[in-house]
Amino acid sequence: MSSSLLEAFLDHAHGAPERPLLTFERESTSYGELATHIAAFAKGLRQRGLQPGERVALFLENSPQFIVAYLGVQHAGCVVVLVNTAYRQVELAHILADAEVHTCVTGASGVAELIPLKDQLPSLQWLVTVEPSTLAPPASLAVIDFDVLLEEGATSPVGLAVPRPEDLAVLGYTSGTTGRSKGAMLLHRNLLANVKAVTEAWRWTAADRLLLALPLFHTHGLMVGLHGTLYTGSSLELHRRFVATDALATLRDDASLTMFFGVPTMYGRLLEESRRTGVKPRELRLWVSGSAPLSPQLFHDIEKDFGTRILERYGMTETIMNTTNPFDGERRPGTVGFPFPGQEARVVDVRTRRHLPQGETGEIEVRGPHVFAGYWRRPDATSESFDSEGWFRTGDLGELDADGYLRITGRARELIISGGFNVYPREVEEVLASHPGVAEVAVLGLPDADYGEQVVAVVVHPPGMHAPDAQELVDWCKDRLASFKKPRRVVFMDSLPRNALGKVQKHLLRARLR
Ligand code: MCA
Ligand code: AMP
Repeated sequence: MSSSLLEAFLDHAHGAPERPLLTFERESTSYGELATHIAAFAKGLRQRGLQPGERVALFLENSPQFIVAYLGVQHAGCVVVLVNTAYRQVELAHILADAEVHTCVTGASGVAELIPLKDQLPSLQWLVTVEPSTLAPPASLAVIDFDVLLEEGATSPVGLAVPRPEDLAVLGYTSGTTGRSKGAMLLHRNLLANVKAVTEAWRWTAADRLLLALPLFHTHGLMVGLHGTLYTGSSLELHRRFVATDALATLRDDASLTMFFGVPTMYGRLLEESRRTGVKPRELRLWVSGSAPLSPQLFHDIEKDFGTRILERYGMTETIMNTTNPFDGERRPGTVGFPFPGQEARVVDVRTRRHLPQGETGEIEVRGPHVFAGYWRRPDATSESFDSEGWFRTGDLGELDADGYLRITGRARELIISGGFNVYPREVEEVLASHPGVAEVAVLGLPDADYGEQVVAVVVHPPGMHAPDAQELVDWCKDRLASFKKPRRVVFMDSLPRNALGKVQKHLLRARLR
């Protein structure tokens, strides 16, 4: 019995090294080859002096190197910090400083983004680069070539151990209700418990082959797509990013595929592309959607056009996967089904925390071996998120229908989900408020046909000042934050509606702008 996902993968690699694991841009990698690279990466890091427990950030697009670095860091006894490749100065400086990241594995554009931030990041010592970079780093920052590190590790006598179940595996940054995200601490035992539950529920076996075009730097692509593959000993067609035309062509041409996982925006685009071109995907045994609500309309359209009922499930960075529609029973549109095996979910009254019966709306709470160990260096936030019996407060609102299917009805916290990426209004408000031409600002989410929700900013100018136009404010955000957080719409008003306590009444703005 393995005690970590890494060990489960190594068992497959030792038992059947020739077994294909991954195809990426037509190049295939076997389990054995990947295991060799992972060991070399881990040894290379340790030989250069990286200590167990140090944090290593991955600021990388999908590629085989991402997987080598992800498992290599774990094999070195270190902690992976996941970073969205769209993040810019504000997010990068915060995450890398908060996690006290020692090393960052990245590409040429990542090096260019990180070098100017070095002064704010005293703990950052090494950049491991998967592409050559011509930029000169400051003396305090070593730039190490990924392949050179592998060569060093391949001949290194350093010994490696497998992680213990209680060791910290990953820090996933999320839930910045205060404008700053927190690191969710996932232990090796959390990763293993959840991947066991997911693969059991979805009847995932070594015979499966998944088309994965989700980014590996978030939970959906990484901890469902990649982890499930590694755990079951199955295989993966990995795309650098999701492009509807390419994904649809692969789904039509590759007869070995058995599964596809995506966010609702991807399903909407596959459908649109299929209707535009007449191209239809082959039959797969499983299509999964998550990360954002899948509308019943899209569920039925996909059923009509592709002849399949998508299985919708619900997850969070802090808990990986929580609930799922049944694999064998009825997949009910507009719901996220039942807890995965060995896990619990319930709905409680937001004020009294009393357990609510079916049909009543409240906050969703979850409990089980998949739930994270708390927020990194934030005992206050951790204790606020759990009750004395270990239930984790998700911040999502929901209800159980008459048959016990969980339906997510809203969010207790302010969060915009755009195309499966999370945007915290406060973070965008802080950046906009730092523009001299902005006196007051409120950011909210409005419905969007493609992304599900879109970011909208309502801005009040200071009296008598040069008023920036909408594009100037959008550019101001894009220079500082991930581009997907920029407002898609900027509305100017003379004042913001506020309640007696001075709090902006976003529901009134929402009603006015719809
Ligand atoms: C890209 N752009 C976006 C988004 N993505 N704008 C709003 N919302 C988005 N999601 C912007 C870019 O900033 C850029 O703007 C322009 O669109 C084109 O960029 P491109 O990369 O070509 O974008 P795209 O093709 O439109 O990307 C759509 C996408 C992508 C493929 C759906 O957003 C995506 O991969 N989403 C998946 C997110 C995901 O994996 N979430 C799981 C989180 P400009 O040109 O102006 O710069 S895990 C989670 O939520 C929990 C645990 C769970 O349950 O799974
Ligand atoms: P994060 O952990 O920050 O990536 O985002 C997790 C959040 O995504 C959850 O708290 C939900 O609000 C949302 N979410 C995930 N899956 C679903 C789903 N199937 N339907 C609705 N919302 C979802």
